Amino acid sequence: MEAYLEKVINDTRAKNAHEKEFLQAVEEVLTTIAPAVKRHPEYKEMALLERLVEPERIIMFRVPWIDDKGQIQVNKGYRVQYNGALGPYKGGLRFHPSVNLSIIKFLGFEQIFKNALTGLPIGGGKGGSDFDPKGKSDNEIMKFCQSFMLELQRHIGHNLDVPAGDIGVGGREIGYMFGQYRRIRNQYEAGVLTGKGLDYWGSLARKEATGYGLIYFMREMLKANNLDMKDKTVIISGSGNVAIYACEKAYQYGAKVVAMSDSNGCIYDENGIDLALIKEIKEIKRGRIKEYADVKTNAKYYENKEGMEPAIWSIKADIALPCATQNDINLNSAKKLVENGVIAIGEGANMPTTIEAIKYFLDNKILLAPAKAANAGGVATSALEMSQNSMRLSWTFEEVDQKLDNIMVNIFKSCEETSKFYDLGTNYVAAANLAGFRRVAKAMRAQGVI
Ligand code: NDP
Ligand code: 2IT
Repeated sequence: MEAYLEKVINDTRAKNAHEKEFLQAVEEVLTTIAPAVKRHPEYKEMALLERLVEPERIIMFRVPWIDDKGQIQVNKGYRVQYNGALGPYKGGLRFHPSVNLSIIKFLGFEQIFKNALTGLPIGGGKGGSDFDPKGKSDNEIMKFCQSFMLELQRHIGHNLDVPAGDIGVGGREIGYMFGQYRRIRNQYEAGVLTGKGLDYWGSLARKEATGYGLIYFMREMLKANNLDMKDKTVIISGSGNVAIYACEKAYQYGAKVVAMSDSNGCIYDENGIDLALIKEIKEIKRGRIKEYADVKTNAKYYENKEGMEPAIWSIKADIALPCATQNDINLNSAKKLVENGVIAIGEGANMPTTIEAIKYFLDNKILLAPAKAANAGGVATSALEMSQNSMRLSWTFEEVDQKLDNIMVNIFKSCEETSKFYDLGTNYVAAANLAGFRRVAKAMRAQGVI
């Protein structure tokens, strides 16, 4: 590897020693962009990589709120405004008890390259809280969102930073946060958040976009390798926003989804998962995946065991779509998938595959659609929502979906072209990192040392 890259990796390790997810994300990118750095010795003189790994700004704040029993609760709030070279900071908010600065920084760092790959004018950012939405009443969710926005509103705006959803943040939470922002600012700034409800300037197809986009990318990747989705068996981890709409689109292409999961375990239905039932359990009742097997008695439920790999990765399938969370597929799970004959992996979640597992898949010639490219349809459609808000016009579902499809086709094309240029074969992981990096690096170079 280039000595310059090695130095930046080592310095980043020393300065952020306890941030393991962040270091993993940085290492994955920096170890793949060597060919671009070699071609541009000026990056070293400009300390471009040192600046790239350091966020432009980190905001951390206290979020006090009162629960239904009248007790005061206190959570941590974060927003990392990572890189604004390509546009206003853009990226989701995650509400999950595991959230810490390392997780928000890894997500914000990845968002820079993902947003660059979309070709749209958006910089990279991410935020969230260690608040746990599970088991909270609607009233508690609203109280929390209002308190979170009371502070966050000082730091965001439609030309500055535009948050959206991620784990634990969907339409309900965005609605409460938008209402609070409007109330405090006393103006209707529709483009300050994306993923809004359709009654207040949200975009059609944003809800579906990440999952649909993942399958559009998968379609392109398979096509380039003389394969398709028809009659393939698919397993999908998670059963949230990304997982549900990936499942919907996979069915539309003639695939059969046989397993889905949540953090407790997975269900296996050899007849094909009944997506309407999943939507009812997850989107309406906010229940657990286990309930599927209570209704469909032919389906099996496998509970995850403490300290063991998620049960879902032991199920035989042609295509695996990790759509839950980071480091969901480790080396053991990767080995099981390969042993069971998997041909392609599509990363709907962010960084769902460990570095060792990625290497194992690539060494075994498994096609891997990397998160920064494959799940970029969500943020791309958020950018389309911002465009519609600026124009004060709404496109139809078909118009947005067609634009999303074109964007995913173009992202795959740029991965393929980059792969040809640097002779990477089907290593789309390196190709996506290089393609995203080149766009950000060019903009950063043009804007000088800031
Ligand atoms: P949701 O909150 O809608 O769903 C998350 C799903 O993942 C749930 O089924 C949840 O199960 C499971 N999950 C979450 N955390 C864990 C964990 N620690 N261990 C095991 N399972 C877990 O989130 P999304 O569908 O929006 O997000 C899923 C992934 O996709 C995340 O990695 C996110 O960053 C990424 N992503 C999301 C985009 C979007 O537009 N929403 C865009 C691009 C990427 P349980 O209910 O048991 O917690
Ligand atoms: O990880 C992601 O790209 C998202 N959670 C979506 C971000 C967005 O701004 O739509």
